[in-house]
Amino acid sequence: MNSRRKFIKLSALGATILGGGFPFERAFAGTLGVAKTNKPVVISTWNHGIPANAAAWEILSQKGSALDAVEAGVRVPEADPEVRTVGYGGYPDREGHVTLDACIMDKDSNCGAVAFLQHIKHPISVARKVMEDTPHVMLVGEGALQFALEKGFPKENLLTPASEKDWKNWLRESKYKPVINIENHDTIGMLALDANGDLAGACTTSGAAYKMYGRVGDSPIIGAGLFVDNEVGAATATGLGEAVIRMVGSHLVVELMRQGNSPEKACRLAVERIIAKHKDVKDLQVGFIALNKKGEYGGYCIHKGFNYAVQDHAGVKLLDGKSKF
Ligand code: SD4
Repeated sequence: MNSRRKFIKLSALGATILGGGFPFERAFAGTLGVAKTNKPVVISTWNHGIPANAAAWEILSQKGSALDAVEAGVRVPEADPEVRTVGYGGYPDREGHVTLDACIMDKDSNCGAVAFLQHIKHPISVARKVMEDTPHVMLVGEGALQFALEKGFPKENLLTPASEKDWKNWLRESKYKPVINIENHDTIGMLALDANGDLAGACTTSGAAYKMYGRVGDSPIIGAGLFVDNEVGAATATGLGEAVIRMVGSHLVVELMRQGNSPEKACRLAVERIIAKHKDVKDLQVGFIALNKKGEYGGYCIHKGFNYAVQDHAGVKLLDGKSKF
């Protein structure tokens, strides 16, 4: 059969079975072995991913870049005092300091990060400046603050009355045991695929509540809290940063996708690796989300209770991450 007749026959078959429209296109593309890409699409961790994704979507739906989208997206929870685990209003460390970690990575493997940064509401935008305006990847502490001030970011008090009150209550017992606690593990990690087919990601957090002064988690560490490879896909993590750093978790997820695993399976295999390396995971929570070049996505975590938000042409969704336990 010549290719034109084959095309017509396949078209008719697709239209009959599926009634035309997008499903037909997908089935037809599948028949010819040409995968249809779901783009643009943005996914991010936890409930606060919904308003964050909406801000990213405004950019993605106008054919803006994934990089601009993820920065704009995660700035939403960074500025929201109700989100107690990211940016302004985040829980302080045990001494009452709000210290922030963030990183960003683009389609060309450029990346920037800040860690142990205080007094700046939008660490993700400082991380982007580190990426774009310096020859370095990461600035920390006083140096990161100095750089942010030089770049014109305002110095602000990030400890809200609500977080201060909770911290003072915590001080009465001062017990810090990083156990599974959704309130303690609400970093936002966001991954986007833009209309051009390019990926980017961002991750930002106030870290574990009442942590030791100076403690830095996985979230600002490229490869641990976030990794993007524009040929393959992107991944980001939430949960107990120490466990994610040990496995270089997000890089692991991307490499597992490179080996042909779906985003969800790659997240599951990475979670299983973390479980295998820890004697007792009863009190350990880690969750990953991943997005590949085709716009397919998935998430997986150790214990149930982790969710992630998705926005694409099909609409807005909040999905429960599958879990090992
Ligand atoms: C950290 N991974 O600092 C972060 C914590 C987290 O939601 O995910 N919070 O270890």
